[in-house]
Amino acid sequence: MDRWEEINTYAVRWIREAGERILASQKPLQIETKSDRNDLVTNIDKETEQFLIGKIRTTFPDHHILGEEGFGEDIRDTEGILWIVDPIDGTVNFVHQKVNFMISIGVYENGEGKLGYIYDVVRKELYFAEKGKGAYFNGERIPLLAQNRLEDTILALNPYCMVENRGIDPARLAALVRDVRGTRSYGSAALELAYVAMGRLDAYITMRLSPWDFAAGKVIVEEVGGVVTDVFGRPLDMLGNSSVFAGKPGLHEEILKRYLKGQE
Ligand code: 2AM
Ligand code: CA
Ligand code: CA
Ligand code: CA
Repeated sequence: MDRWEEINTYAVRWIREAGERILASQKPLQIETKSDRNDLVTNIDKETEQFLIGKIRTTFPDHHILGEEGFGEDIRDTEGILWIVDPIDGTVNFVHQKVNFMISIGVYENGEGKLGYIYDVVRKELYFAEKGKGAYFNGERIPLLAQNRLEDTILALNPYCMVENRGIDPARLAALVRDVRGTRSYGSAALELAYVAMGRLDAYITMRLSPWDFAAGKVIVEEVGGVVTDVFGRPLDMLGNSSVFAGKPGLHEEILKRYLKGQE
């Protein structure tokens, strides 16, 4: 068993166990707000992160861990093996809808994505990729993404992009929305990236994410030939906030050129 296989065996076990714990949690949720009144965190987000980080620390004491809820380390560089953990992606869905929330974990080595896990807790579905070895949905190989015409595109985007954003002219986004076949918004960046990998969505645009939102999704989308950058086509920063634009090859380039570029 190579090193990544060993890490993978543990990671899958822990993620499924964390999912079971979330589903079994009976206590009334304790809901707090973070940066603003719509930025929620619950006791279950925190308990899940503590559970996962506890497992990683005990088993791999020399690995580094970045977690959304702050139980990891204060990470300043991407050296060594770094686990990037979002215990619940889509907390607003978790609180309001009880569906469409994911556990998202990326494992990076010296800044390069090696393993990506997105676990749909309610559906018990695992999206997984290992760099260079393909992407899998519940153990079945996900096919490479095909080309897609702009007018046939299903685009995921947070409507909030159209109201307030950093740098993209809402009129340009409105033109894009008009030109595609349809738009969707699921409220979980990890789910949206997993759906891009599956070809259920052709592209996804969002204005402000953190590394734990996209660390896993980037590995999975890239492994099926998709492209993941910021909205101006620049590489994502694994230590800072960033906009995210993921899409099928070809389509990604076309949307960048026609609607997004030149505004940075
Ligand atoms: P979260 O649920 O883990 O916070 C939709 O809101 C998507 O954007 C979710 O994936 C959510 O992740 C992410 N997100 C990132 N920053 C956010 C913020 N400040 N407020 C709400 N959602 C945020
Ligand atoms: Ca959050
Ligand atoms: Ca998140
Ligand atoms: Ca989260």
